[in-house]
Amino acid sequence: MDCVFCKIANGEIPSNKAYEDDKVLAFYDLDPQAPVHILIIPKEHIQSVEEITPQNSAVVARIFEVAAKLAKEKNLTDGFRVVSNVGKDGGQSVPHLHFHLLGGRSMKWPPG
Ligand code: D5M
Repeated sequence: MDCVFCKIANGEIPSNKAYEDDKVLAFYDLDPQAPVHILIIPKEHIQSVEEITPQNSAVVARIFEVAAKLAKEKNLTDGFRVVSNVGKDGGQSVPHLHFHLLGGRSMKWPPG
């Protein structure tokens, strides 16, 4: 499958890793939108939040455990944001499920 995040997950494309285990990889975004901007992905290919099912959702809980751990490690004590863009209207540019962990500055609401 020609998926850039699958290639990052299997090491074909290098990334600056923040965390890795058997199911999940976290790596620094190429185009950071905040002082801390890390992407957390399942190694298994899931296209987006739309494709989460009872059969594959355990990895999503693990992703959020990793988000909490990284937020602590990065000292994001004043808060942070975890967001997943879905599809065209959501602004998703890579069709492999990923959660952005953004922190180190004050976030605006609503997002653009
Ligand atoms: O977010 C997709 C994000 O993925 C976007 O912020 C750029 C980032 N990106 C794309 N390719 C790479 C590589 N190779 N390394 C690190 N980060 C990358 P979306 O929500 O789909 O727009």
